[in-house]
Amino acid sequence: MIALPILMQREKGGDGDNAGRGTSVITRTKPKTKRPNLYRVLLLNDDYTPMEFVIHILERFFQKDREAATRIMLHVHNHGVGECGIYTYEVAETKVSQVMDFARQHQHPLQCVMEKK
Ligand code: TYC
Repeated sequence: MIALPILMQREKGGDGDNAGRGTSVITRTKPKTKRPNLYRVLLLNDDYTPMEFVIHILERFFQKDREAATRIMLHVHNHGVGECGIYTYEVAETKVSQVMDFARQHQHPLQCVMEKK
């Protein structure tokens, strides 16, 4: 682990590197490994978007194979909502935009949303 300088602190006296110059660097010794906030990306069911289109979305934007994509699509169809994947904020936001843009281009009412885990 590398000790990172976290602030410059006023200091008087001493005979070290900072002697007489009134500043010193204090360092962090604890590992600073914050976990990122994670977000679920969800697909919502509707009565009009073709099943095949939803499967294609899951393959194209969520890297699912045909079997996983079909299972998720049917889950959404039967339960109203289902999880496509879990990502950091910016990646989740990008997935939602890609799906919404693609659905709109093809004039399907498919809805995709994200929620904090
Ligand atoms: N309910 C749609 C149909 O019967 C299929 C569908 C599945 C639509 C999942 C949206 O997120 C969805 N054609």
